[in-house]
Amino acid sequence: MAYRWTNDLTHDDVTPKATFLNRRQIIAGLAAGSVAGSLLPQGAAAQEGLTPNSFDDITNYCNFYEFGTRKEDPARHAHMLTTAPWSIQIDGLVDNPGAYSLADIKSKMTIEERIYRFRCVEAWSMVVPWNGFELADLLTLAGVQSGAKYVAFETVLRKDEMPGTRFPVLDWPYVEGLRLDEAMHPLTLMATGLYGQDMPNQNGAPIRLVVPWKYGFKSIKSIVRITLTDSEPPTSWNKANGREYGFYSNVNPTVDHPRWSQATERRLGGGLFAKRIATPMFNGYEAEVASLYTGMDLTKFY
Ligand SMILES: Nc1nc2c(c(=O)[nH]1)N[C@H]1C(S)=C(S)[C@@H](COP(=O)(O)O)O[C@H]1N2
Ligand SMILES: [Mo]
Repeated sequence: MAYRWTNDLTHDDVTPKATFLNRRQIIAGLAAGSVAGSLLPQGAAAQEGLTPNSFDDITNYCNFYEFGTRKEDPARHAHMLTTAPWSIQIDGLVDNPGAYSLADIKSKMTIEERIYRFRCVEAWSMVVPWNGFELADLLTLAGVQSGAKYVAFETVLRKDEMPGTRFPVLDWPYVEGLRLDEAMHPLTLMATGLYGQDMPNQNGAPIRLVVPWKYGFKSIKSIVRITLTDSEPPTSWNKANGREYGFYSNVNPTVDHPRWSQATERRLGGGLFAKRIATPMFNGYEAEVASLYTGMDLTKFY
């Protein structure tokens, strides 16, 4: 990578949190060299000023089908999952394949806070203060080989601890994938917690992916395996319904889901009558990530 997210601010530097985020995003935009001639990022997220959703909202309205398909199921059942000890198998096109213990990984990584917009395909959104480290740092530790083009991810599968997996709602285990350049992007996070605490089980303990410019379902939870490959890996929602869910799944207000528009969203916690707000291109991270997709027909690669 020619650049990385410059992280020279701490939480104590700036109040309120929203201002803190704006400054960070400006720095990120500059570091990415994508803010030509301007000191301000183009991203709507940066202009908006982001107030995180409450801990209660973030932990009680979840999608984690291994614990049931209703939004409140994960909060009710995910305590059954044993999250320690935990290790991630890293294999495929890497120099150093093997089982990496999470404790060991965390001791080698810089854990920092990132306040990100989160946009679900069902048109609700929230703002989450994650803590975690850049996926790029973990991949670098594993040693990505030159033939690698994609990264595949797999969620733990334990039928005795995950009651939802007794039903064929999805083809278990849950799997996801990114192109290597998406995986190496400095915004792409391996999150190990939120609101400064360890990850609540229902949000994907002990470690999950966060890709803020893609729809929520790309952010795979409770990861046990990462595989570097030379071909596009299968993804759970694409396997379940390829017409509705593509490999890329970038937040894009101009490309409708076959059954509904993706142009607007409702921020979680705003109540039943919360007004719909416009969904920005790439979820507000256009300045940082648009260059990854130059020349691609995003109606075809949805
Ligand atoms: N293993 C696994 N990961 C998953 C899911 C899932 O069902 N299983 N749901 C996805 C979907 S659809 C969304 S919107 C987000 C929700 O993350 P949250 O519950 O932390 O808000 O997790 C994603 N990751
Ligand atoms: Mo989702």
